[in-house]
Amino acid sequence: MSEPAVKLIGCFASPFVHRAEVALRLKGVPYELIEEDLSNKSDFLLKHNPVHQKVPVLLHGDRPAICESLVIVEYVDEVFDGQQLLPSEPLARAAARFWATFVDKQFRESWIAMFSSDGEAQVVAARDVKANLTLIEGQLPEGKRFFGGDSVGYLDIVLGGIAHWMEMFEEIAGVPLLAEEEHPALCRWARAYTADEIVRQCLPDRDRLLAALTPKRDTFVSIAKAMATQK
Ligand SMILES: N[C@@H](CCC(=O)N[C@@H](CS)C(=O)NCC(=O)O)C(=O)O
Repeated sequence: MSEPAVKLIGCFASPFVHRAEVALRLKGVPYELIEEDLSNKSDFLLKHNPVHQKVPVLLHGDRPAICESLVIVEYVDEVFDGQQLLPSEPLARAAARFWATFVDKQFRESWIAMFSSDGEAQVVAARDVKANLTLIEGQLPEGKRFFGGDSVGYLDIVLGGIAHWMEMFEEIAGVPLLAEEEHPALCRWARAYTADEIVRQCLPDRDRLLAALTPKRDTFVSIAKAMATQK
């Protein structure tokens, strides 16, 4: 019997879609990428992710859609053969999930605060981002290239945004965050991650990414200002 087709609803420039793509590629699963225009969401997306209306969404044959990048990566790891993404040992597995939540909550909040502010508020927020980067760096296993050990694993995939997207946000906001002097191991890891043969296949082009992300700075700043005046 042939394998059910795998489709991924995604879009250009999303570090969350990147997670799903890397997981599928590391497992050697062929998939069709269906590009969504997020400024004009399709009925197809709304039907498959009515709760959050976001990408990525994974469709595996005629099974119910799987939403949320971390859930997709875990599903792909459990359902498909090939390289294991999450650690097999329960404590290491729990730690990987803990840090993934940290990245999507605490780290992301500090990063949004930095990207949506300027002046003194931005200096303070950038300090928080760097403190969070230090905590993340502390999770790199001694003498290993990746958070997953000798090869790209779950936490590496989760952190893909830091490896490739971060420098674009630094450039747009004019704030250096990930620097060799402060985080040498994390910089080494970012180079190893983005140089990985499989990962490279689904990293968006730098110039196109920069062009896509640049207008987001004004949007973030105006949303933050509007929220501040509502308080
Ligand atoms: N927590 C979600 C976040 C996904 C997300 O924010 N996706 C963005 C693209 S980068 C999106 O679809 N945005 C559309 C919207 O916010 O309306 C995940 O991990 O999948």
